[in-house]
Parts: sequence; structure tokens; C-alpha cells
Amino acid sequence: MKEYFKGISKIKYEKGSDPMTFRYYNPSEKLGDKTMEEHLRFAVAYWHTFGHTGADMFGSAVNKRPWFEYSDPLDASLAKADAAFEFMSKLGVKYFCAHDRDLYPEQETLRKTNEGLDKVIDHIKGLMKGTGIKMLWGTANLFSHPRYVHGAASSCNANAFAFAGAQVKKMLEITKELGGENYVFWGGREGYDTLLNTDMKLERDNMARFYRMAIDYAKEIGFKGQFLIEPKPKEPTKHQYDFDVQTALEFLRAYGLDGYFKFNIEANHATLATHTFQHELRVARISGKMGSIDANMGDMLLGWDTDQFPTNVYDTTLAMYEVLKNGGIAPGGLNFDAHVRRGSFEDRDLFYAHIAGMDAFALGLRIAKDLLDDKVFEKFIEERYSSYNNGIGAKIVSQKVTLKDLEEYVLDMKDAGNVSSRQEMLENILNRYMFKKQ
Ligand code: XLS
Ligand code: CA
Ligand code: CA
Repeated sequence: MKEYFKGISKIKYEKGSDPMTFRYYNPSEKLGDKTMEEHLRFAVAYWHTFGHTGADMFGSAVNKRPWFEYSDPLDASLAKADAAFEFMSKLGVKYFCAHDRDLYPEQETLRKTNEGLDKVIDHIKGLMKGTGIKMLWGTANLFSHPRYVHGAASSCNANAFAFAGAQVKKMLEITKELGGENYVFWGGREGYDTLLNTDMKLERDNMARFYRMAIDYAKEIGFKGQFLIEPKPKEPTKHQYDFDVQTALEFLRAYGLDGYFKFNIEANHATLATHTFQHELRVARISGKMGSIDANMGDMLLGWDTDQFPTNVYDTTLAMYEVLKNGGIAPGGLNFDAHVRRGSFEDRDLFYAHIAGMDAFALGLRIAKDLLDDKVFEKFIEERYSSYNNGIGAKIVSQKVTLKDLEEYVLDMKDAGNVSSRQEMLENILNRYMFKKQ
């Protein structure tokens, strides 16, 4: 088979300074009851890593990948798959995530598209068997084609809704066939640009109907993977209905669908919603809805979804803190929904970028584990809320008091007795764990 990444061999854990090796990610090392590989469950995003051309709204493609050079769509898709599995094997990542259209591009009819897709899936099955690489999640691209100009499940056009349903049906079948462990819904155009032309109630009702159909079909074909919703507040639409975890959860509860879904939480989408990554993970965790992670980061000076490789170790530490507190992320994982910057156009940059992201999360995992083992925040938080353990607090918690009782309790009290929240002290302690020699 043709070799696409010549001169690069299997990436090793070396603890040294060579950026083409891992310094912190040692897959077989045990941290607590799991190996680092089991904790982190890294996945490569097919669309960015193998499909991104580096084009932006001001400039054309800069990434000249060898698998882009085929004019026939089937040849191009097979070459892309070969390159993908060579890359993932050399990197040592055991999972990938993909949209239907990443695997094979749309043809003039859905029938023709599906025929081509089947051929590529056959080929990918062989590659998966040969390498042991698995599918973390599958999804349908319901946003790129012009027919989704007004949305997919929330479109004003019932034909667009029908196309979207047909695509999800096929991709559920494929995800099942490939043993995918999750299935993601990212509602890229499920939102609106102006309320002047929008029947919000019908659009939201239709989205719920769409999810219901997917649940029914998954049952019918015996797909057992976890359904995930990926919140994002905006872009490309002004407002996306799955704005953030809390909003999407409320939507699911309103339609009686919450039992069927968890969330795929993306760092860059959290910050677009003016939340921290940790906030979104926390909301999901305390609701029992942490499903999977799209591991990337945005740029605070740019107001859009830049999908950069995650290298901010504060963020990865606090993310892994939430994951550890959740008892792990499986059957989800950490999918690098990220693309190299336009200036990083050489093929080897794909390795440097993934190594950077994997090491940042591995280091974050090590630090988060130390923080948790020492119960650094737990002890502080326990003490901070201890007024609810006895007296009036315990009565509030057990719902044994009324407003009248509360009035009687405080009527002659001169001072509530607050103590400091010690934010700066805690931030300093976090720094000491961050920069303890790892
Ligand atoms: C776009 C989303 C998308 C989903 C999958 O912003 O991140 O890539 O993860 O459709
Ligand atoms: Ca994503
Ligand atoms: Ca994104």
C-alpha cells in the first residue's frame, strides 16, 4: 500500500524534548484504575485532519495533501481512507469520528451517493480490522449542501427535512455496521437568522419529531450506541436552538426525550456561548449527561469557531478534573475537532498538532489526578457549604422549614456570618499543582 506520511514512524513516548514524540502521553501507564489510553480515549476528526484544505474566507486552499489529487470521487475517498488509517496508526490513536460526507462526497442523487458510500465503507471495514482502530461516533452532515440553506430538521421546507431524515437513516446504519459507539447530532443550521420569517414553535417541534424518528430507527435496526447532542450557540446561524448544555437539556426535557441523549461538549462552542469549557462539562456532569468531548480551543480575540488544537493546559486540567469526577468519559472520548492553522500547511504539521493536543490533555490528566487525590477543592468546598450540614441549613436541605420559620430564625440576627471565598488563594494553589514538576 502507498505510504502517505514518509519519514514518520510510530510516535513514541520519550519524555524528552523532540516535538515529534510524546512527553506526557504514555498510553500504557496506569493512573488509578485505568491506563492513560483508557482515560483519554483520543479520536481523530476525519473532516478536519483529512479534509481541511486550509482555505478561509480570504484565501484559497494551501494544504496540498497527496490524497486530494484524485479526480474520481471514489479513488479520492479510498486514498483518503488509506492515508487516514496510516496517520492514526502512526499516531497511536484508536478512534475516529466522521460525517457521512467526509467518507464519500455527495453525488447527483442520494441513491448514487449511497452506492459510492457503501464501497468506501467496505474498504474502511478492512482498514479497521487491519489496524484495530474503531469508530467513536458517526454523524450526518446536515449543513453543507445548499438544500440545507434554511436548516435540516428545522427547515421551513419539508423536502429538506425528508432529505435530512434519509441521511440520518443511512448514517445510523453505517455507524452500526462500523461498530460506532456513539451517534452525534450537531444542529449547525438548526436555528434562525431573523425571527421575522421564523415559526420557532414549529421548528422546535419538528426537531423533536426528527429525534424521535432517529430513536425509533435505531431501535428498529438494533443500534445500541449512545445518542449525543452537540450544543453550539451560533455560527453559521445567528441563534442555534441547542445553544448550550442547559438549554439543550431543557429542550429534551420539554419533549420527553432526555432519557435518550447525552452531550458531546466542544470547548470552542462553550466559549462561543460565553461559558468556560469546564462550565459546560460541569453542567453535563451534575445532570448525568456527560457523553463525549470535542477537544479543541478557540481564540479569545476572535469571535468565531476557530477549532484550534487544544494547548492550554489550564483548560485541559480543569476538563480532565470534570471527566475524572464523572468516573470517566466512556463510551465517549476526546475527539480532536480541530484543524491546523493556515500557516501550518505541511503534512507533518498534522502530527505536531495532534501530539500537542494529546500531550496537553495527558498533562492535564496527570495534574487533575493529583488535585483529586489530594482533595484540594473538595475539602474547601465541603467546608464552604458546611452550614447546610446541621442547624437551619440541615432543615432547609430536608425541606423541614417554611418561610415563616426562616423569618423567625433571622428576625433578631445581627450578622449572617459570611466568610471569604478565597478565590485568589485557590488560584494560587492551582498554579502550584500546575507547575509542580511533572
Ligand atoms: C461544528 C461542529 C461539527 C460537529 C459535527 O462547529 O463542531 O464539526 O462536531 O458535525
Ligand atoms: Ca464539534
Ligand atoms: Ca467547532
